[in-house]
Amino acid sequence: MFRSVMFACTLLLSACTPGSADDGIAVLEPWIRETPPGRTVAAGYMQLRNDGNESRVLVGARSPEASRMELHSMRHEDGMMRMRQEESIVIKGGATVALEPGGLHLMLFDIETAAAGHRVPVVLEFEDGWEIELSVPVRRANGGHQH
Ligand SMILES: [Cu+2]
Repeated sequence: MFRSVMFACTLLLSACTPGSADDGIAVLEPWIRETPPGRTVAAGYMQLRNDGNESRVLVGARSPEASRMELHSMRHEDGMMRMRQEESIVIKGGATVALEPGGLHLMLFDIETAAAGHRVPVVLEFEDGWEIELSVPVRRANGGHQH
């Protein structure tokens, strides 16, 4: 009895997760916050869903339309929100990490155009030279102006 139940579960698992050892990262709802005229620094957000079993580590990003990009986080310090640069962002197997206003985000410096409707080409750089190419839409934020 026990054995046949185990067998059924194994079949179900393998049917539901083909090639699950290395399915990589799904990027959900990427967007870049529209910047006011004259401002050349923009923040980018998205959700990174790890469909594999192994941790993936985001170590950087780049865009042909920005001089450089950094990984940032926000935290409360002495009643103020402060931004700091992060070396990397770890996405554990099966986990989703949200880059969102008030939290983790991508920072784009000297961005050429961050007007709503424009799409910015972005490459996410992961450990071991693994990369994801994106075309990230610029959107107007729903109120607020923090990163
Ligand atoms: Cu920032």
